[in-house]
Amino acid sequence: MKRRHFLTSSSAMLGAAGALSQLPTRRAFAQSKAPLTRLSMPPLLDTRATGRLALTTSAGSTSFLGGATTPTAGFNQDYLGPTIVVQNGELAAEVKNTLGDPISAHWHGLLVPGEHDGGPHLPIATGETWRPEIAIAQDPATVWYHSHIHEQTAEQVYFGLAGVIHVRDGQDDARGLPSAYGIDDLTLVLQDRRFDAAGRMVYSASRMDVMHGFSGNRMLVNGQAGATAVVPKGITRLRLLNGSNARIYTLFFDDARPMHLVATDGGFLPAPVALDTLRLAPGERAEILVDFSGGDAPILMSDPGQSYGILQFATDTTLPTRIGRLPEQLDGVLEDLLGAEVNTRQVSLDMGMGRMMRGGGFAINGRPFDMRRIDFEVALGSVERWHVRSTMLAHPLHVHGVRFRVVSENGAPPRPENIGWKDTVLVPGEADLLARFDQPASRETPFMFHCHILEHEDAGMMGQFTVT
Ligand SMILES: [Cu+2]
Repeated sequence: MKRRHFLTSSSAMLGAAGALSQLPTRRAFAQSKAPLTRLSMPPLLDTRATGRLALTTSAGSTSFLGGATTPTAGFNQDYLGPTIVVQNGELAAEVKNTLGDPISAHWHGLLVPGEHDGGPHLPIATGETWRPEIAIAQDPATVWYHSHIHEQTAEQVYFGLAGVIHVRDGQDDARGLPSAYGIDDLTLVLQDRRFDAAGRMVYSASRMDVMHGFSGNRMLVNGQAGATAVVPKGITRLRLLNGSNARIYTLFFDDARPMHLVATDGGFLPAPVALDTLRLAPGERAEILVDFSGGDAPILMSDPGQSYGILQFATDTTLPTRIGRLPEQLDGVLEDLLGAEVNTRQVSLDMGMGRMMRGGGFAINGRPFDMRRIDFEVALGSVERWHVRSTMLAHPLHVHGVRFRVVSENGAPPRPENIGWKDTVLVPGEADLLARFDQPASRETPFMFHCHILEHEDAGMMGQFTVT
């Protein structure tokens, strides 16, 4: 199979970026007479009893809009993968690839050595099985996994090679947090996808699509279009993943009910933070608490001003209301790394208009990604400051192997979404990050740092570093 035709033999050209007007509006939601289709969660794959994880890629076929089917891929299923529950300790993982192209399994947000990270240097060939013995030792968090093969990540993730991981410690009852999977603790994978007139999901990135990142004309949540999330009349926890290739969401509820941010990419905050809007860039996660005890059927929307619907909610009084009030405190500890840094690096996320027209121009510090070149050599255990600068667009930077603190954004304190532990951050302008590099990575399996607009990453906005 040729690289540009992963799973699809032909895809319709739809031209430039997907039209926002085709995304559902609030009115379309409210006026819909269609019977309620209940949003389902990805199947739960709990590894805590066995310490074992088995994933197998699967070439599937999915009818997203009820009609035409699309060839898709998933882990253990036709599209996306199960929600994996892990705890600290040893995890014997096994990832088998049955697809016609090499894939990888990158654990985005797990703090593990480079040799277990599943990046582009760890491809799993057709018919092969990768067996990393992973030692997990980190705070509870919502992280995720996806394929990460250079120049194929965008298409492989688009067609389904991604899923969510819960790192749990069994203490959510003590924290006063909802934890009943699919009842008051929802995992929501937000993805815009592009559909042709026949209802097939298509991917064919034009030069403009690569420049802006590939965007869709329909919203999928957990791979479902137009479904309703049914929740108890109480406090519900939403674990949000922006699993889109390029779209940045600014989420809000249509009835202006607050979203209480309790966790960012790398773990809990010290206390909930009430937000009216929540910005979520590709690769970022946020856990929020929402009180559904009052009002009726709110809609999660995006982009105030040019708003469109993301997910309809409905309450069900027969569901158990386990948590009736917000916790006042959480146990997230935000280590202050200021002053501990031994080194400052410049990270310029480059797009050059002139070179772009010739199909190039995506780079970091002027150099497009090269598998054979190590860009940074970081000392194991050291704290570094990375001064990140975006050109042309706001780029979401993801750094493998660490969680970091955002110390400033354009010279000001970080916005509320970025006050906690992060591994991916949208940089409109400039940002300073501080990280302690505690996981080793060799020249053979270095860590990546890259833009999480997947078309930018595949086009060369990626670098690699060792930690020794
Ligand atoms: Cu980018």
